[in-house]
Amino acid sequence: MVNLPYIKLRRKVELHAHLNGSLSTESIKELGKKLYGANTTAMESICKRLVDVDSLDHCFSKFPLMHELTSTKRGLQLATELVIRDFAKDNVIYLELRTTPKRNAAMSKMDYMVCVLETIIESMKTEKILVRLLPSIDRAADVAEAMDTVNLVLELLPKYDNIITGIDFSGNPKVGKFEYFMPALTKARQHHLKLAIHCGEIDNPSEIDQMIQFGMDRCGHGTFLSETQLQELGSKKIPIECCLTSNVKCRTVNGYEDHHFKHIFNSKVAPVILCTDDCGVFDTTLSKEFALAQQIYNLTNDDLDYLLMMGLENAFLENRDRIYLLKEISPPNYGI
Ligand code: 6MZ
Repeated sequence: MVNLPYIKLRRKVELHAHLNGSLSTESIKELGKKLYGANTTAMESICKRLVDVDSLDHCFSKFPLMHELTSTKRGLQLATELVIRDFAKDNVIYLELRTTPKRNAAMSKMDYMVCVLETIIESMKTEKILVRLLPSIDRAADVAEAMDTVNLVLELLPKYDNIITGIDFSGNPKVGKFEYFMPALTKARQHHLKLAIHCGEIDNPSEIDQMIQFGMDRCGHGTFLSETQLQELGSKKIPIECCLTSNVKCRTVNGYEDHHFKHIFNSKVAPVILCTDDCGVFDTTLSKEFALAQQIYNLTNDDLDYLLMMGLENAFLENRDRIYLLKEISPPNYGI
């Protein structure tokens, strides 16, 4: 039975959310109106086209639309505010956002990052939510961009080390080779940044082996991990960030019933976390993902609480903040 009210009311942790992909259709309409005075009908038809994803390639063709909306400081600031507001409305109390620093006519990569960081700081004053940022390295972009991003992050760390907690490695998994990005990721790790790596979103066993050997702090998707690879991650307590609707809509799994979450959760072979990925593009929320999991895999409310705790345990957070959140998130009978 879908139990949306229970999970909607629970305070939640979101660890895998790409900023531009997390703009809900409602927020896109609001953005269109504020930025261009665009009427609702025009935005409606754009939004309809946004959420009709039926393959991974199709999904990647959607991002330029949001990138257009966030190509100015004003657009980026508004979009960041709206995304944080939407997560807060869904009772997400801890959010790790990821975004790829971009340069364009209006902004340098530094401008882009500072705009997102300052908006996060401002939003935390008005919304009841703690937000951290993982700048992303896009595997579909030039390798030099990756090192550039890491250097930029190192430049920003003295001022924003309370907000930037790690690096995300993402982008179209059919493009680029992981090995090319290892020097940039190594440099990030040498500076104590945590690494969240998209790994095994498509079937590429040798690259998955390479990634596991390289090491990571969290594994994004993990759809095509073999049992041995799963066990290896599990033995190191590396959690898999599972994004149910994302994988179903991108057709990297056959359906919810066949989603690898079910096996990982039931076997406890590795820690597992439920996340949204791109709740705008996939037309979902974290509450919906939990409710779907409950319905499809017959989870109890205690199972949902356990998954929330898994999220908190694996958040890239200072222990002081984790303890604060533990008190906020714990169900009433948890004894805290
Ligand atoms: C891999 C993804 C992704 O960075 O512009 N991104 N990378 N797999 C996915 N699964 C569907 N979903 C999103 O947010 C959008 C960017 O995040 C990455 C892609 O690089 C996409 O362009 P930002 O905020």
